[in-house]
Amino acid sequence: MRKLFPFCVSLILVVLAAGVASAQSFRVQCPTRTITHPVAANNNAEPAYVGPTYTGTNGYPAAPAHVNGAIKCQQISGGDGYSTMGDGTQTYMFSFGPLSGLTDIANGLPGTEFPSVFNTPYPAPDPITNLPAPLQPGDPATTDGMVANTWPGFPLSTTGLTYNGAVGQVMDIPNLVTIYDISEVGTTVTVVGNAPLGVALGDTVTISGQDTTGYNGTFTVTAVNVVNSFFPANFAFTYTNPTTGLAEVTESTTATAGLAPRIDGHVDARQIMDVGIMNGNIPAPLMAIDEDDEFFLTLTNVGMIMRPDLFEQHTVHFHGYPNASSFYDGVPDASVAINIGASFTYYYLAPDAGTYFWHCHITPPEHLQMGMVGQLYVRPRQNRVASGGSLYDALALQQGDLRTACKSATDILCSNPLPAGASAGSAPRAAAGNYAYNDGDGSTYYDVEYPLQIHGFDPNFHFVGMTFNPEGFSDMKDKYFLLNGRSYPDTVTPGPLATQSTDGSMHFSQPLPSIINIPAGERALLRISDLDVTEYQTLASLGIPMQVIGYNAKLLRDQAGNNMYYNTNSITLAGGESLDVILDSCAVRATNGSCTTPMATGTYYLYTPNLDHLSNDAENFGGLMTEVRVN
Ligand SMILES: [Cu+2]
Repeated sequence: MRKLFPFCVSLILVVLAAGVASAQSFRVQCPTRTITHPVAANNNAEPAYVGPTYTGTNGYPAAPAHVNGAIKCQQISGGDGYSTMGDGTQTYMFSFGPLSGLTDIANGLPGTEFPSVFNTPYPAPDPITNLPAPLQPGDPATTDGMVANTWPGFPLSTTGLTYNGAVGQVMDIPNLVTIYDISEVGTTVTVVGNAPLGVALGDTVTISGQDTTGYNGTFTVTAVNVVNSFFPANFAFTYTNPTTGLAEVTESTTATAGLAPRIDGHVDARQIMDVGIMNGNIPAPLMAIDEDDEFFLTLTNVGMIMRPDLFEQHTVHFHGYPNASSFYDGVPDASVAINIGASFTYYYLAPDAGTYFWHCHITPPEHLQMGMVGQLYVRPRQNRVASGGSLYDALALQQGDLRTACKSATDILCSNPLPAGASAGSAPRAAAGNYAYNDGDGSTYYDVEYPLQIHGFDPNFHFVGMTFNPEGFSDMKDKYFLLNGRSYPDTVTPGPLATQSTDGSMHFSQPLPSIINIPAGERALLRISDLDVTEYQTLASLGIPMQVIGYNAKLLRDQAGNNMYYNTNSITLAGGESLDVILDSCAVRATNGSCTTPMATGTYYLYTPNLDHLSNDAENFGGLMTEVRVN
């Protein structure tokens, strides 16, 4: 016994270790319906706002009074990658990359998708094998490059790959249970399995092995968790069978209930690694949601293949964001952090429109400097007002919603009370274009919008970060000054920038140009955020006034409803700040808002007047600058 005992202990340890290891896995979650979005078919578009989601005061009733917003999903990798600086230097990064919305990201758009797009395997699975065709390492750049064969010209083609679903999404294996008892009352059949089948409402279930009794067939589940006299409720479900009078069968030796292969968040780890490894982006994948949405964001930690000595966790922190729960805040000390080989789905509501940003919160000075910074914005309800409808009335309607009421007398934090001096029925919603905030007066209108993230890279820090050397935090000094991860003149290179990585394949490393194109006479909204780690950054506009309308995701409006917007020719931000600027390319506007005299067409500039930042490391030109093209 004495000799056997240690053996047993080590055996137990081995079993435990295996259990822990297998507990880590890649999964995505993108439910097609939730408590507040109960009808799956309605969750792939944004409905107009007509009233509060819940009118009661005691928690969540069974059904919302009004369904607002939709469901959005996105998947990102946390890992490493390379980018190309303005002087051609390839720079190693700790970074996030896209694992959904690949095509949209490559085209400079948010990778945030409705469930109908996200929950799509690549491509449609083979009808016989149910196996999807594989994505290639480096995708979407690999497939785009192969199809278009345009390397290395610019702009790079992004036409080869058109997939926007979640990478790795595959049909889960069919599930099957033997049936303990099957019975019918009227046309309702109750199935009690010998184990839970794992069905959900609306799933298609196939009953087999009941030939002599008439139960066989394929049906749609009408209820789950059915209380029964045999087993726990989750072992049982019901469906409707038009054939009545079927006799109860108990303890059949042949009967089974099965689910067909289906999309349920199961992912193929190989696809995740093929696409996620070395596929980091700067800035990190763009996210955009609409007010009232539920947002499911899966972070998949693919590890940093260039730093096998590290076991870095990553998180997602929505900076300055009104979180659904602190559990999803991404600050590792107070929340959770994601290990290598694991994925985690963050859940956010979208209560307040505005320009935010996000970053990893593991050793922030290090992971931010190394590139784990991204952009995020929330579009206001006001965009969903029908053309010609009163924006004032729309904002007045929101005052009857406990979640969005802004009563200055009792709530000093609300920043968008009804506009002062305006009256009911005023401010018709424009036929095209959008709004940055729920302003109620149309003053945050824009025709085109551009997210601009200010950042900086210290090449020395990135070099020692790649080469297993200790990093000198207090010596950190940026020498590349970046707008959307690029410095001038790369800022005005159209399409994605690509970098060849150490795996030999090209990757779209910096997908977002920062060319500000404005049709003459129209307005551009610049959603500017700064996540520079080392210093303040100033951005000046040459020739077009900057009208600042929002700061840190709040409309600039006082408690009495007066707009506190101001015109300036430069803004200065610290890391961790954001603001909204409107560039109006109209020289003279009529009182009805139409442009009578557009500005001269041509190229204007956004640039930093900190002249030492107009450089790319040793090059005495470049840096924090881009072009505004009025055309
Ligand atoms: Cu990180």
